[in-house]
Amino acid sequence: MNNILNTLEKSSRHLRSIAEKVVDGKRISAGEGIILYEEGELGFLGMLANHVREKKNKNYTYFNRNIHIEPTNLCVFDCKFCSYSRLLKQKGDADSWEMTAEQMLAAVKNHDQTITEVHIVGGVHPKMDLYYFADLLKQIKIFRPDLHIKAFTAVELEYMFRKAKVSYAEGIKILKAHGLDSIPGGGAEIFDAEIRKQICEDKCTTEQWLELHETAHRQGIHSNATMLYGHIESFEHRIDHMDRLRNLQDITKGFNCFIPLKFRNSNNQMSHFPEVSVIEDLRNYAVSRIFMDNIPHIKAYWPMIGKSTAQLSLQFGVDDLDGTINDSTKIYSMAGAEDQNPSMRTDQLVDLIKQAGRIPAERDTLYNIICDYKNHDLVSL
Ligand code: V47
Ligand code: SF4
Repeated sequence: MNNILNTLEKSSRHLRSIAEKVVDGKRISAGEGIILYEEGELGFLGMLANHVREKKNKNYTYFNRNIHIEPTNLCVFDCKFCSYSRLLKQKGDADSWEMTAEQMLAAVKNHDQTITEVHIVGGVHPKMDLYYFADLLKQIKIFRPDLHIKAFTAVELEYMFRKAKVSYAEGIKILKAHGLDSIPGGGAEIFDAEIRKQICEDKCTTEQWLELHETAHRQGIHSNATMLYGHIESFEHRIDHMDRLRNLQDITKGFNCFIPLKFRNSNNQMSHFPEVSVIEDLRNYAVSRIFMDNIPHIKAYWPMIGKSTAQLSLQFGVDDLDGTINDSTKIYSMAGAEDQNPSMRTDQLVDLIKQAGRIPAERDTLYNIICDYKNHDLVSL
């Protein structure tokens, strides 16, 4: 607190009044969020974000044990930033894949059964429809009823439900009855219509994304939210994006965490746009933590930003590092992420968190603590 007040002495009048609000636990406005992006230097934002982070999540840094399954990279949509998808006509090319339901089930069965979550997200494939996936969920639950299934972005859901001619409420009810437990945050990108038109014009709209999450929340299905940043969007667009999420969260309280996703520029139609710096990544985590006062957790997705930045982010508002993750996730390795084979054993993740001075806490998908490693011997993991 004293650090914050000392730094305040040197800050502009605007920044000082924003900091006072944050320290008093008050919500900042969209205009104030933009001022933070425009004027807040790294140390100032870090101190404020850390204040909020520690108030909400103490000294814990959460992680879980999960696997990612990417059923296919064939996709009916053509997002300009996407490095990993291939058009349907590229079916059969060496760098495209379609997993069978048996292969996906085997991926779950053959993995070490200490995992508590399976995350299933992929391209939007017309043959993998609502009933195909409902059956897959059922098979996974027959094998392991307690395994949490976090699956399908709003983009996949919107397409599946439209094809099956069911309402969002009906579609979610069907998937929930077959085993869906929660929804990942992908597909949000940037909500502003003009930006969306330029980077992903053919997939679900902002209104559809928000309606799908709201419908899920109303059925007791929690979800995450993402924001793809660091391309052609402005600070105003980022704040507008977070403001819409914050407003929905006021109503439903269904978002577990917010995950800023850094745009990576390898092998996609937006490769001519440079990537933002690590400093901007940290500033962005910090502003997210300060602005999203009603979302409990901020996640740094380490396979995307790399282990060192993930470690640094723990001083800039982040309290969750996702999971141990197997090496099958390709969304980021194909987009140029540092880590081409993202996987970390639990002891490595625990070490990484401890080195940053935080207490590692293994969680389930809904952030119940399964084990905190404050007093645990790593050898026994
Ligand atoms: O919506 C695609 C992003 C998302 C690129 O909910 C890219 O726990 C950067 O949402 N550069 C899908 N990002 C993945 C996703 C996710 C990941 C981890 C955890 C969770 C969760 C959700 O990946 C897409 C898009 O925003 N993406 N291409 C790229 N070149
Ligand atoms: Fe398809 Fe998703 Fe890639 Fe867009 S981001 S092209 S919806 S896989």
